[in-house]
Amino acid sequence: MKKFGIVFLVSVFPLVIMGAGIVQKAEAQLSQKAEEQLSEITESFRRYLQSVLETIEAEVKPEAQPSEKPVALLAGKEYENANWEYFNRCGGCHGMLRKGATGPALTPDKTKPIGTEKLAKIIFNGTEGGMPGWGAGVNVYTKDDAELLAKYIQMEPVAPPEFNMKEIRATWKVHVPVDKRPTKPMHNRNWENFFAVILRDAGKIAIIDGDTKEIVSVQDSGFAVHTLRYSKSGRWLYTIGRDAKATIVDLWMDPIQTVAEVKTGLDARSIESSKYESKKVNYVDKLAVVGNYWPPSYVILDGLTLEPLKIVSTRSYTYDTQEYHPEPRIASIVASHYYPEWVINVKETGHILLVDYSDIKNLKVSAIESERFLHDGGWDKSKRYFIVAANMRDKLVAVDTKTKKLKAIVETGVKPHPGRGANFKDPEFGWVFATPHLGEATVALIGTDPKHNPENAWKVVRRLKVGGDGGLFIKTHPESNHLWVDHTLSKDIDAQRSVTVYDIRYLNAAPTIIKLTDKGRIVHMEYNKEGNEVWISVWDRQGEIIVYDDKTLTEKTRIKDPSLVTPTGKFNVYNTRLDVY
Ligand code: DHE
Repeated sequence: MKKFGIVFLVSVFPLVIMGAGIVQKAEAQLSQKAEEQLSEITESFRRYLQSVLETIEAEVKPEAQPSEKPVALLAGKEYENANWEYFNRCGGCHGMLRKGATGPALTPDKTKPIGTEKLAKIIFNGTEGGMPGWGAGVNVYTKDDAELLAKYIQMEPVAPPEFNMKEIRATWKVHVPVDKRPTKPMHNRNWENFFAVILRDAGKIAIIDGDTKEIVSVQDSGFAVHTLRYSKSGRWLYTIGRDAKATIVDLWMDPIQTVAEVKTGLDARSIESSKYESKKVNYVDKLAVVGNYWPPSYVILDGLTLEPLKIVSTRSYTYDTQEYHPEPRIASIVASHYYPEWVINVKETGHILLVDYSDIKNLKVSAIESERFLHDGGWDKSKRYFIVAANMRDKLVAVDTKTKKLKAIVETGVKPHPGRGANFKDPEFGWVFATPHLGEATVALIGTDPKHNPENAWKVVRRLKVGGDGGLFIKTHPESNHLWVDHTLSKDIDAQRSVTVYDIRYLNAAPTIIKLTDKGRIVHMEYNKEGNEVWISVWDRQGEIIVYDDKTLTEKTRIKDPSLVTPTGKFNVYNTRLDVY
């Protein structure tokens, strides 16, 4: 079962650092700790693989299945390897059932007519549509590996197992009971300026003191943690692994500790807490929710212990063609500022769900029709409109969380990928929300102030040229005059290692392009609490955090440490808990 651990250490998007070859890769990098952490996931996947292998064996037995049955292209160990690779590298974009999302559908009716040779070339060389060349581009697959996957995707997809409440509860652990946790911060650090940093391939989170730049703590988490959130109080850090393991970390403890964990499924990307409070009710820190990719569902948890309380399936019909979809995955989730609700974006059906968490026994859900393949997004300046990318449709969708209605759908460019986006006042067009694009070297600014600036609202008011395509994240801060954009997935190696910075007072002027590193890729920017420093990750096996002075655009320091393995997202406590971006 080592194999499963191995592939989990490999990125979905290109990580040049890994060697070629499916079987040999990263073997040496799997620590004892990582092996232990994987044992739970491994068990459920062992069962899954068993069922898959039984299916395949039935298919390849010629005497049991006479001529009309197709002979399987792969079996046994080869199938197992290809299956893991698909799950870890391809499933995020193409779906576990291969029905397509960020990438096209890969069901046998589509792939068989293309054939093994051509498919292997596509996998090896990449596509114009944005898929990296897994061999020629990022050097993680040999030609044989590409051929293995080419065969795999011509076979009938087999659904992974379900993960019901019994399985979820079996993974639930409270390490520090609520009554044993402190009632005030036990250290003197300025914890509101902490940064939690995802150490993707290590399956850990680093907590770094934003004032002193010291690594205060490194906590075990799920594998390849995808995103982080804080409770509204800021004290609790919620993490969600790609393996659907959620953890909660108490930033007040000394030493800082992970106080509870649970695994809500087999594959997940999002987590959020309940944040609503009014004169009458207070839900702050009461509940949390995880958005699963598989099984397609969201799971409501106790906010302090992560006790699993309720699973809600998202299997449903697409909003437009009204076709049944067996795998509508949960993309981004945020907590509404207007009601006790979560905004839950369902990728494949195109529904934005406003889930009322005030009474989870009698759950009320408003399902808003929007656009398909919803992905990442953030609030507008007023925190009334949530703006989410339907990236395969080249659009941003705005939902009004006050009226609970769709507000607008705006075409912005090829595959918008805002992360949580960036809000600032354009000198000509007023308040705007900005997104970079995966598929073109532009940033689009859309007007977001229908009250004071109705003629510009929900339109692209400006398009900025960026130093590279493959943009993933963008960031500014209310105290800053700068707008930072990465080009992480550009095909150009210099662009991968640079950022583009605009002065938002002079958007007609050329931006500054800064080359930051000679290794890995640059990904994800985050401001400190004061808004005068920008923290940037060097995504590399031996990663670094570069701290820039935002005013002078000069480097202040580099945080280097052997523990900084593949740092990706960074989340400042103050800015994240209050949705400052
Ligand atoms: Fe992400 C956010 C899904 C690939 C780093 N990513 C998100 C969100 C979703 C998502 C749904 C929004 C969460 C939220 O706000 O609630 N990401 C996916 C994928 O499906 C995809 C395309 C492939 C996959 O299988 O994961 C994918 N993402 C990547 C990467 O390759 C990145 C660069 C590194 C990694 O972890 O694999 C990556 N995604 C991130 C980060 C965020 C994120 C750092 C949070 C950004 C923020 O500022 O909020």
